[in-house]
Amino acid sequence: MLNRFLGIVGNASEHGLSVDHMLEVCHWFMLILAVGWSSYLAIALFRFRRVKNPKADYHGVTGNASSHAEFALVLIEAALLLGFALPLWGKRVVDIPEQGEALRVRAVGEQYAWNYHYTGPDGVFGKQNAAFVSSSNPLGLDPSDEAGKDDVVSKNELFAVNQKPIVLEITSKDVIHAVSIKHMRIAQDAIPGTKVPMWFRPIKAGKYEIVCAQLCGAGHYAMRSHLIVDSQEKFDEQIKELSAMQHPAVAASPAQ
Ligand SMILES: [Cu+2]
Repeated sequence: MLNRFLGIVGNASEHGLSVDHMLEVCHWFMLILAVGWSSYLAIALFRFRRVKNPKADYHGVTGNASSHAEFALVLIEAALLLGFALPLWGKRVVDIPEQGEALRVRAVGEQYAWNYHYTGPDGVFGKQNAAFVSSSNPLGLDPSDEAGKDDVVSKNELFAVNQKPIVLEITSKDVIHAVSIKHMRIAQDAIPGTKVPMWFRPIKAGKYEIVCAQLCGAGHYAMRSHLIVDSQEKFDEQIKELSAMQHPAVAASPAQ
C-alpha cells in the first residue's frame, strides 16, 4: 500500500514480492524513526531552553548506560548483517537455476542498444570473436562454429517465458551499462570483459520496459528496450521467426 503511494511500478516477478515487502517494512521503519527523532529534537529544544538553563553543563552524561546501548546496537546490527543479510544475498546470487530448468540469454550492451543472444535449439552459445563483429553480426559470432549456427540475436527485445526462470548473462561491448527491469525488481551493471549472471522468474505475461541504469554517454536516455513475457508457444514462435530471418538456409532445410 505504501509502495503504491511512493510510485513504485507493479511487480511481475517471483522474488519481487519479497523485495516489495522489504521496501515497505523499511519505509514504515523510516517513518517511525523520523517521527521518533523529530519528537526527541522537539523535547530537547524545549527542555534545555536557555531560560531554564542559563549556564551550560560541560560534563553532560556521566553514566555508562549510553555506551552500553550503543554497543548493543552494534551487536544487533552485526547479527542482522552477518546472520541474515549476507547469507540471503549469497543464496540469491550463488543458487542460480540450472541450464535445464531456466532460459539462458546473454544480454550485451553497447552504445546505445541491447543485444539479446539465445542459444537456439542446441542449448549452446556459439563462439564469439571481436574480429567478426559487423553491423549484421553485432556479437561477432564465429561463422565456422557449429554451436553458433542456430543462435539467435534480437535487438532491444528480450523474449522470456512466463513462470520459467530466466538467467541473463550480462556484459558490454564498450562502456559500463546496466540492465534494469523495474517490474522484475532487478538490476545489474554490464561490465566489459565480464559476464555477470542475474536471474528472475517472471510471473505475469506482458511487455515491460528495460532501461540502461548507468550513465553511458550522450545517447544514454534512448538506451531502452523491452522484455516480452509470454507463453512457451509464443516464445518458440518468436525465436523461430528470428531464426528464419537470421539463418535462411537452416530454416529451409528439411531436417529442421
Ligand atoms: Cu547504457
